[in-house]
Amino acid sequence: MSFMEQIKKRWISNNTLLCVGLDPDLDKIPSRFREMEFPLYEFNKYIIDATYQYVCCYKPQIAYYNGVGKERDLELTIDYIHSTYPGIPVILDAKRGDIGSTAEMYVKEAFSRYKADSVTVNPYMGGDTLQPFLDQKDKATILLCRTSNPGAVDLQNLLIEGKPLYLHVAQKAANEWNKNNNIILVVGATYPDELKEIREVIGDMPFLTPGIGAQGGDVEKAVKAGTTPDGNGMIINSSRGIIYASNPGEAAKSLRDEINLYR
Ligand code: NUP
Repeated sequence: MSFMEQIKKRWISNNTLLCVGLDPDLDKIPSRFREMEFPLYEFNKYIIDATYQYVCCYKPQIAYYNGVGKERDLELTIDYIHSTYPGIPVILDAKRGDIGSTAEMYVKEAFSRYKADSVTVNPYMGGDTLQPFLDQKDKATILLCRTSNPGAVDLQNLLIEGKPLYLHVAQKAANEWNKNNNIILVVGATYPDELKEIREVIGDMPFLTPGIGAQGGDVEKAVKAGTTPDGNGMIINSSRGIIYASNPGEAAKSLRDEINLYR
């Protein structure tokens, strides 16, 4: 089943738009995991076992693994999700993007090495650099459109031919690049006005929406602005807000329920 089919199924079967971000920091995880051979993997397993009923997908951010030489923990984590909870797809948050021949290697990294179902990609270098990702029909390519961070305005809001750059990205994604119907856009929860504006331009293309929890995004505003008329269309991520909660299962359940209040 393709990523798009899996995520749509999961939104309905488990009644959830929540994505838990697996961004474990060795300095912050409980000390009992630190002595283990694969500490980040063992911590992730604990998070996944506590939250799987409440999520539509998981999103490990690759820097938390590569940055500390823990790539094996990432491989094990993705294998664990697929083998233990089949039907929950995985987004590898890697924000890749480069000339075509290098992009082919990034495709291998995400889909052959790590066996993710979807990967985040930076569209700054243009359509030809996205093609190797978009050609993977069963995988989703998640393009940065309007990111959640304060500095997003520096470039993404610049007006070009009267329109902010992020709207150009959204329109190109919807009208030129989406021949395989496998594009998702990153639009941060911290900017509900932009969520609404982009939703109006792109129809029912899904959003990956980070910025809830630690970054302070408002759940009600984000859900009301970003969902499609059927109450779906969003993958709403929280990483630190869930994984470092004293009870991650309760935190995930409670965020899922809060999101569902406004769908
Ligand atoms: O615009 C973006 N903002 C953002 O925070 C795009 C992202 N992919 N992210 C990622 O979402 C970020 O790299 C991190 O993995 C996660 C947010 O984490 P938290 O603020 O919920 O802890």
